Amino acid sequence: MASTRAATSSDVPHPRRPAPTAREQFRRDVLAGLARTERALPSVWFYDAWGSRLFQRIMQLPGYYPTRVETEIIERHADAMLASLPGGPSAVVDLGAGDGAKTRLLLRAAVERAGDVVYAPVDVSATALASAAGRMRAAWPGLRVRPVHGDYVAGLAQAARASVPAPLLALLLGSNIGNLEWSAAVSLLRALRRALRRGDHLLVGFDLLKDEAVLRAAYDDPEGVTAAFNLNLLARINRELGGDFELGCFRHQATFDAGRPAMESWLVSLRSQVVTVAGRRFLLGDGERLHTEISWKYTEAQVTALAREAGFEEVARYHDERRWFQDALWRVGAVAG
Ligand code: AVJ
Repeated sequence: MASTRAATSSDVPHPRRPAPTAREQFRRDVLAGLARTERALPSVWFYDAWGSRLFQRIMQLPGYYPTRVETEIIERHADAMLASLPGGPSAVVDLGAGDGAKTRLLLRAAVERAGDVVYAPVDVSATALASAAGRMRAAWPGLRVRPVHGDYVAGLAQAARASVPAPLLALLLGSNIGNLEWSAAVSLLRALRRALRRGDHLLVGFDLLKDEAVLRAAYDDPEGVTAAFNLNLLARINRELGGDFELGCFRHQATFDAGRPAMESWLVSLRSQVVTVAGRRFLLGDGERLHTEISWKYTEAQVTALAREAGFEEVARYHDERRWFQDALWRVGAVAG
């Protein structure tokens, strides 16, 4: 999955100058996060090869409803979604391709409507990009596939320049946006809007606020897969940054914050311990928590507010029967600045 971090001008890679390596960015993020009073490790770094495998397993868990529910929404509404784009989309731009099941449903509908559609997966992971491209080529041998290696904003801008005529349809599915704090989500969405042209569309998946027990079950499974996913971040730090975290000295914790509202993930230190990362030492207290992820659970009013703050026009909203999840279809209207 591509980074959902809001891109600032400093971290949008210049097309020709090599960006700071991912490893260097990882090192900076981890050291800065561990040095904070409220220690935090950014969730974008969950997705190394093993972390991506674990997320695939999370999506199969009985309690992890978002993937299944959003798939159901797209199965039911793909045609209606695409009917909103005059002339059908010229291109479908996949921001963070995932396992591609939901994208495939939308592409099928797009190919049926417009015939000649470009599929542009955007990802910072070359491996994820290659498998997304391969999957869709296998499904539609004639499909024009134009993978874009880069972050969401730079990748979308490049795909938009290449896809003539408008409109294109960009996908930000899976409630990946929910990993961002509010202001970062607004920044990312604004940047995406600026990368698009008038008449282009963005389909955004939002996991909605619901019964707390359902939320907790989704982020703390009895099988321990989510715990392994969370702890894998420490294993990755050990391997890639020369860390010495002892995984057995931490446990996974998922909490519900009614304020945002959001689920939050933590790694709790099971004793007082010193850890070393990239040559720097940190003293963790007994019971001290490292914050690893927020997964925002939106209200309908918040979805409206996000569209407005990011400068998009709302076109339509699609829900599952229980209203657990929403896919919001937004359009770029007259320039909003
Ligand atoms: C892929 C970011 C949408 O926040 O629900 C799953 C990741 N974390 N279980 C989410 C995740 C813990 C997931 N997203």
